[in-house]
Amino acid sequence: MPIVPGDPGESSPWAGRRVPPGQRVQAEAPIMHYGPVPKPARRPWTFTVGGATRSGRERVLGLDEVLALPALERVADMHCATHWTVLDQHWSGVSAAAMVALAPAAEGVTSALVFAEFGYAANVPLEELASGEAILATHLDGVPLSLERGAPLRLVIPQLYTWKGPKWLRGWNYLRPGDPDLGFWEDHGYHRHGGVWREERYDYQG
Ligand SMILES: Nc1nc2c(c(=O)[nH]1)N[C@H]1C(S)=C(S)[C@@H](COP(=O)(O)O)O[C@H]1N2
Ligand SMILES: [Mo]
Repeated sequence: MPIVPGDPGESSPWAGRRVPPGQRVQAEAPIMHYGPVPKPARRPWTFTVGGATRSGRERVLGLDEVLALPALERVADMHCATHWTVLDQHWSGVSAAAMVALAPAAEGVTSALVFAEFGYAANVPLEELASGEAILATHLDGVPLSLERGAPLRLVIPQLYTWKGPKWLRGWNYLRPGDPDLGFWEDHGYHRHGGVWREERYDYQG
């Protein structure tokens, strides 16, 4: 079962704690990403669900079609693997689980490579994408995302470290066993799953 955001789980040594192990709370999230901020409308914006889809075909959506999915809002804490945490951010947008339902994965798929502008990508377990907690976010704290924060769309999965939440999201590919499955940070030694309560920061932790 995916871990409920903010809840380490009853059997966890961190049960009842608000801040995951190894994190320090700060008031604001610094703008943090690798590479440049994309220019708006550089090219027609599309959202693509590809790879091992159930239909065997790629599904390409425009922003209006993405925003027509069921709305979702969550107050969540943001945890960067470099040890900072920001509490109580209010994200809103649409449900990533609804996107999974609209463009489902083939039988046996367990993860997706979620991708953004400029080739940034993150490996995300399908279970987390489909958990009902993952948001395709358009707004932070009631305000449309700025370009620096990932406009027009950003993935938010509160129970995973923030590198699993690409800004400038453009889609995902469902992975078959044996497909190249490392995103940007996983390829640089970070963890496959990235759960904050089990402190899954680095690959060498297994
Ligand atoms: N496209 C893209 N998304 C990204 C990143 C990136 O380098 N590129 N960095 C991630 C990391 S490591 C963090 S901590 C957060 C930072 O989000 P913020 O700039 O809103 O604080 O964005 C995440 N999403
Ligand atoms: Mo991060």
